[in-house]
Amino acid sequence: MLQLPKLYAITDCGLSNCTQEEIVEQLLAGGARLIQLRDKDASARELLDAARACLPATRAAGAKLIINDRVDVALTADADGVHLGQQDLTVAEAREILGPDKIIGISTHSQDQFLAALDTSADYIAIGPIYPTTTKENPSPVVGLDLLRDAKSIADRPLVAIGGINHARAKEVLAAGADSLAVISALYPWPEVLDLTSKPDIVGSVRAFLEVVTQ
Ligand code: TZP
Ligand code: MG
Repeated sequence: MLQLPKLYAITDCGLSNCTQEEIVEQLLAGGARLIQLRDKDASARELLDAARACLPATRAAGAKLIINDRVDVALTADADGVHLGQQDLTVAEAREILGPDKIIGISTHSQDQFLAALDTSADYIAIGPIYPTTTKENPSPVVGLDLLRDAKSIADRPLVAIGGINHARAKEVLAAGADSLAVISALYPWPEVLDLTSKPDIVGSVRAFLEVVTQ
């Protein structure tokens, strides 16, 4: 079975004021070893260029780079896998395209979706939003830790929790059964005093998160 690191770091250019390549370099420097390239506004061309720019660094670090939504981009870039939403290609379709060796993950937002995902060849199943989130547009209703606990009792593969997870909440989400925590906004903490050169301390926030989850 696939082993996932406890932190599944997701890129966000808008929240970090950085390019995908800059974000990935900093996530790696902080210690992240599972990274998802996510940009809902990017064209396939832009996402592919970003994936190609980031892959040498993730490979050199022994980290995995997963592409959000786009199976075509994951295949063309030879990334480590793809993360599918409920509106994307199905796991079976993605598996046919990517083959047995690539990682395929799927997002689920209810017990029914989780049970359906168990019937696929997905390597991991994500569940969320666990807490309220402002990062995703039109998020599904919050599922809370209860769905995660129920899912864990029948899961036969790793579970990824997502949505509103931060340093303070990380431990309780792991305790509820998550194998890995997918995090966006908490990794991009802005300084309190902003100037024109302000950027979030990505390296510091990843290090601090890893300290919490490895305690
Ligand atoms: N799917 C469910 S919640 C979410 C996604 C992509 C957003 C998670 O972002 P954050 O900032 O960690 O709440
Ligand atoms: Mg998606």
